[in-house]
Amino acid sequence: MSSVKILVAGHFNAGKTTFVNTASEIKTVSTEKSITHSGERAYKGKTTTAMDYGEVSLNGKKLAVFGIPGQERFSFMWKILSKNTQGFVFLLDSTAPDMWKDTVRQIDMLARYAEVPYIIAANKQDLPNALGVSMVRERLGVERDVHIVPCIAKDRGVVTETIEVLLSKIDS
Ligand SMILES: Nc1nc2c(ncn2[C@@H]2O[C@H](COP(=O)(O)OP(=O)(O)OP(=O)(O)O)[C@@H](O)[C@H]2O)c(=O)[nH]1
Ligand SMILES: [Mg+2]
Repeated sequence: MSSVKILVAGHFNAGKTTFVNTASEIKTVSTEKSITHSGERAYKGKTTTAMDYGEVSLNGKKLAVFGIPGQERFSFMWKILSKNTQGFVFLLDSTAPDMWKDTVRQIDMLARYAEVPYIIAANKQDLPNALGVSMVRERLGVERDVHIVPCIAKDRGVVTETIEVLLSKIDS
């Protein structure tokens, strides 16, 4: 079975760890630690400090699914984790447009580390205040050929579909 490495990126609190956990068929590797930064603690108790790791078999391929830490202070890990990556999923919290600039910045940086296909996943679409894909596209101002998919990182079916979209770009 051929193996593929993909990286799940995106701003703080976008849903990267949730995405990797939902996708994975094995018990995931997690590096979440208690948050000390007061601004971030308002969102949740723990944050990824180095990486997430999971594995899933899909379409006859064995996928190694890595998640990055979202904050720039952990960005020394971004280059390391990008090595040999064959595609990126960049997550956005669709209810938090003020945070999207951090994902856009990651797209610029990580694309330089690995020039490979990527998609943007507009996450948390189950929440009532989530902005839809067309609004996300408008606000981000990305090129028309950038693929943006709706996502719910807590939903296994949706996560699988999201990875399949990326795989089809990797294969084409
Ligand atoms: N409603 C809803 N909540 C979600 C979804 N995905 C993630 N969350 C929640 O959003 C919060 C952040 O999720 P994480 O998976 O920790 O996000 P992260 O991007 O790994 O965060 P950092 O590692 O700290 O950058 C958690 O409370 C999750 O339960 C989703 O699709 N829908
Ligand atoms: Mg995380």
